[in-house]
Amino acid sequence: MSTKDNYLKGIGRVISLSLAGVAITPLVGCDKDKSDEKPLNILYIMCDDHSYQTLSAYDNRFINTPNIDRIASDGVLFTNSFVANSISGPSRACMLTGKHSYANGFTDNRSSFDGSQQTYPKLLQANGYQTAVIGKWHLTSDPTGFDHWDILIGQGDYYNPTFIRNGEKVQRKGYATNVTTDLALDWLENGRDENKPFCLLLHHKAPHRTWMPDTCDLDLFADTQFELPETFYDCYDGRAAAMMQHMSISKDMDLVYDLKLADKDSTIHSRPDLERAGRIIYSRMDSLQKRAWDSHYDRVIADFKRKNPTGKELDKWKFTQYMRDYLRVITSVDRNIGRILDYLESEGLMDNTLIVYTSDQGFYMGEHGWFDKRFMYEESFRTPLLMRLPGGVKGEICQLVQNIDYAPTILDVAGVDIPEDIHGVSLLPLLKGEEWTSDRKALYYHYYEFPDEHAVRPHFGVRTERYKLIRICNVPATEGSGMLDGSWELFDLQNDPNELNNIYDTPGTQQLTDSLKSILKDLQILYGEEKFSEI
Ligand code: SGN
Ligand code: CA
Repeated sequence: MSTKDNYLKGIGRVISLSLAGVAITPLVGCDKDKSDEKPLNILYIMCDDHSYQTLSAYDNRFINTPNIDRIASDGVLFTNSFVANSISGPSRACMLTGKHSYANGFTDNRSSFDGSQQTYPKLLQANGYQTAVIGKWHLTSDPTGFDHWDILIGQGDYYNPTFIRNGEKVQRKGYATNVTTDLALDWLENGRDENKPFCLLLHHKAPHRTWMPDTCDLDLFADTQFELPETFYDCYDGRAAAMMQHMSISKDMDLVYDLKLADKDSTIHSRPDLERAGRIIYSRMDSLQKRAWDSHYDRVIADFKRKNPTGKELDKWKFTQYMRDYLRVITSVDRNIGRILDYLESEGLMDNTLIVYTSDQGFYMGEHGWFDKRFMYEESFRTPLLMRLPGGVKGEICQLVQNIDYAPTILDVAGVDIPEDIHGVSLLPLLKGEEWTSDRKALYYHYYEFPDEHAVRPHFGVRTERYKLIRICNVPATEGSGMLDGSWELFDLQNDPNELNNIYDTPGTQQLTDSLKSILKDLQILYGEEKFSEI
């Protein structure tokens, strides 16, 4: 049974939680005045594009991630965790502010974050925390609310990346996941003010496109074969926006850029701009890195030339190569998270630190034939979420949670008042095994970016435990992306977990549709987004 089936079976079921160790210790931060103890530290680890399908606490078909799993085995795994807008900058803005994209102003990756607005790091800072962000930032404007920041420029590079450290550019030798971890460990060891609780945001670039592995991981999975997902050859019947995207492994994944076939004699050609870009990212490596890289990929290139796959054979070859590289990159992420957890253990910080692991969104591992994200379909709407609260419960949490909940949760854990204008809800009661008083019945989603790479149409929608209603917005045609009138999609996730069968406007669904539209409208009003309504 696939993980998706497991998720959907989990919907609505009450999952029992066991107390970790003895009775739950009261959170010292909740009653700061009466306690001499410091509030809990916060370690927030986020990857970029990490799919739950490739995190073994969720799904062990492809890879073991023992270190990331440690967070859940000592804490909780959220089995219904979602984002508000499945793309990097917007997700990060939702997480920092606890508000949906329209309210925080960062609706797509072309936006610039208004750093003067309220964020949880600022509120923590004002309440005595020392705050830092290290790694991918991707919000264009400089970070605010941090005592220390050391961020990658834009998307960042896998090899020898340039960072901006508190305003100064610094190029660093090495592989991004290792370098980012080194910086975090260095800050924990030498940059921390031991008199204050800390909040460290550790943001990896990995496993973002183009999934470049560390040289020590190149030979992993080299012989592993993967079954094509059952929806790989989805023909998108009844889902016009899905038909129009440009994120198909078969059609859009580039041989030189994405799949590293930059051969030395230049006989393999792909989309000219991507072919050029593929050679540029290779040129960032130093001679030792190139030697290790070539010793692996030269063999792959030779094998590709020998086989010269076409048609479905080529699709399978691309999918396999994609999976291998992506999993190698995850291996490095997992190893580096192990280094961080080991450090916390050795410093006795496990007992007073909330650890969060998540991704800026989910990702397609070939489902619907795709890579990338953006759509409100499950693989990219969902995101991994693991939390370990000292003295908290262990187990699975099945309530519908969203990345707007992170800010209020972290504030709550720190004993800081949650401002009323925050859209999200604190998950702390769930982490403590207490009753969650939230009356949330559904999640709101809105993706805005268009026209842009991958040609995904703007859409918004609502998801309940069982159903999903999506409104595809009515936007003009652009070059490479034909006309599409506004349309609706309705899925019964219980009977159709792969979202292949759009039942909007089919007999017997009118009442359901009306009620979902009414929930959608209410959520748009609640989150102040009525003017976008096309309901
Ligand atoms: C880059 C990628 C896209 C990806 C966006 C957004 N192209 O533009 O494939 O969808 O980032 O990703 S690349 O050629 O530059 O790799 S996000 O996660 O940062 O939002
Ligand atoms: Ca991302």
